[in-house]
Amino acid sequence: MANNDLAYTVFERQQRDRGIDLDRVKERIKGFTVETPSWGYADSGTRFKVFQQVGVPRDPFEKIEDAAQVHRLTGACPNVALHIPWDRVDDYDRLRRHAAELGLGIGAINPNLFQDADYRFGSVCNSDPAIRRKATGHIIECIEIARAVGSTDLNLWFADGTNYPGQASIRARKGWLRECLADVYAALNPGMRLLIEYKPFEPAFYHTDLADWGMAYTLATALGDAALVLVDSGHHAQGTNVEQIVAFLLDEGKLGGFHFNSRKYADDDLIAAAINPQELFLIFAQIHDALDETTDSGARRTAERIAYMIDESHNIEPKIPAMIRSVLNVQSQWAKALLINRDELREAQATQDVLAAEAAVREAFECDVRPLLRALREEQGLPDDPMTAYHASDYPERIRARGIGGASW
Ligand code: PSV
Ligand code: MN
Repeated sequence: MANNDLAYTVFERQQRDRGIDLDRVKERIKGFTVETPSWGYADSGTRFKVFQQVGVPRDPFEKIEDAAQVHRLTGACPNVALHIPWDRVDDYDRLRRHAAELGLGIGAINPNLFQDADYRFGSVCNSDPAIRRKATGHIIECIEIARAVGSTDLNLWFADGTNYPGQASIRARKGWLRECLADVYAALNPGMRLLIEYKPFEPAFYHTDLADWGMAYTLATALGDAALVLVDSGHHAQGTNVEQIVAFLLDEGKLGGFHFNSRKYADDDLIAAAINPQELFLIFAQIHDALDETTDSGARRTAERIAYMIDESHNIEPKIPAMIRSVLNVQSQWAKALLINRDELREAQATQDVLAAEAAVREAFECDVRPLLRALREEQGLPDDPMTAYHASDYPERIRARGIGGASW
């Protein structure tokens, strides 16, 4: 710890010299939480094979226990997202109480509209009205589950699309999607939100019914204030400027949440910020910019209500350490983005000093925030290194007793 004391003293001096208000930075880091996904603790795989690991949870209750370990060590993940039917149980109130006893809440509910054989040609965009009704019914069932577990957010991702030109009417499918969403929207409780995800391709390769943020935005806008767009960092074509999408949606009051993960090529679902950490930093820079607005703007109010979530599948990594790594990486970029000197940036933008503006952003990215995060963890009574603390605990050994053959997605 003495080493960190020294490193933190140096960090503090550097940041004060750069004109950064560290009290504000610390407060915003402490207030930042990110939800972990129940499916990130379960067995998962590539499209070629599901790999089984020893110690994987056998049911939703054990998934919540693993999520509680991540929260106990990082202090940043008080909610766990569920995926239905992967997390279907007989008694949702019991699941909610189990989570509460472990200090967790249930986060977003994610209906699964892609694994049932009926959905081969689509779910809510299927030309068969009976299948569309079934899909809509499943989403409405998820609203009931949300009610039972005390969740307020419903995340919708549709795998719907086609593989060949002419396979289906794109406009007819768009109409069915709108109809379904209108029924779902009408079933929401007051205070509930519908977060609509988009993805350019996979599993369909010719067209995807909800392929980009503009389509998600159009539908969310038609539905009303409780419908918002969910940005999954893996769901963009190579080279897309994701932070611009974030800024645009913030400004329109339509950014609802994030699914964090890293991509190299497509929806790779790798540990967040393991690849291209700068992208996440730049996304957070846009959010801090909105949060810093001094007037009560729509962008600020939108930024204050963003649901931050991890959406990853760890196939070759041990599950809990991979989730801890993801949370720490997300936290680091959140902290770095807070170190942008906004006055300098504004001044550089106003005078069209391109290099000064670029420097104001880059210098924050180049700061080492590890001493700050360690010091904050100490202040909060958390282990200064959650990963080492996990490996030193008896939890990895205890879960080995679950054996192989846990729940899988
Ligand atoms: C789809 O790729 C996705 O991002 C959606 O959020 C799903 O619900 C999740 O992954 C899990 O498959
Ligand atoms: Mn996602």
